[in-house]
Amino acid sequence: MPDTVFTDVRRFASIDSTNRYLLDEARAGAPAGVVAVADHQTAGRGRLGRTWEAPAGANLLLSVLLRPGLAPDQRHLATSAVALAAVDAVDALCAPAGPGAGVGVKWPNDLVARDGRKVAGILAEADLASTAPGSPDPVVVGIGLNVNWPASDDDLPPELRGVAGSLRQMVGAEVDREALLAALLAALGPRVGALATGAGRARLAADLRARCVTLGAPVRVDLADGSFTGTATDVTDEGHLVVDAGGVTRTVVAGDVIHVRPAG
Ligand code: BT5
Repeated sequence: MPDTVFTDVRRFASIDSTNRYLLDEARAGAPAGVVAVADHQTAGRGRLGRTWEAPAGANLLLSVLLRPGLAPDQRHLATSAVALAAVDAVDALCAPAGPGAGVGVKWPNDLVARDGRKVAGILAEADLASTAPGSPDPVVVGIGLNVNWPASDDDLPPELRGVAGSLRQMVGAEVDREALLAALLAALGPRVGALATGAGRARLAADLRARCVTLGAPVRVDLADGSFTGTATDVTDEGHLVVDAGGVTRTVVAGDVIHVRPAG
């Protein structure tokens, strides 16, 4: 797969949701690699009906259309590929601000600052029913990355105070959104290309482990049919989280998770 396929970038001043837009485009047969970028979303969505907040013009709000041809139990790696591309972009732009400026991956779908605040959320949505015969399943992966908002906790609604953070807070200065977008699009090519081979997927999983702040931490895992606590010990090559729950090893699939929270 060529390294740079993300050149069809469609920009919106305002849209309901870039994920919704690309899912509709996928149904209409759009090819892999289309990118939708919005200055503002009126109905930005998170997982399980949750909403994504961002004022106009401050943050990165984008989705990419992939057709990765992954087996069902590997699909979470598409989310991981986009997460790692965002990590690469943040490394490239924010590293000069010092080692504290890096972000970690909180399994399954968040990027967090050193202080644990969420600086990005990722939402993968697939529409398997719409797949045309012979064409790989579309997966739309959207990311909301807090670039310049919030500037401080005062900017946040009460429920996000102490929870949400931004790159601007991490580096102590405004971050160039366009430069970050360019770095993210450049990183997406190799990261998504890696999904196509076993060796590439193993490399993605290894990079994910290296940046995953959930590993080694006590966690409480909320599933639709109950909760359990334990210590996160590994991420499998398919991107699933392995948790040692009191001597019993449980493998958690991203799609089944309502929340993974710090335990205790
Ligand atoms: C996510 O869901 O974190 C996935 C968010 C994906 C947003 C992108 S923006 C571009 C694309 N188009 C869309 O319509 N969506 C994608 P989840 O893990 O369910 O987390 C949602 C929760 O994060 C909310 O319930 C809030 O508690 C919190 N939250 C909302 N906005 C936030 C923000 N800007 N920063 C940090 N946390 C936020």
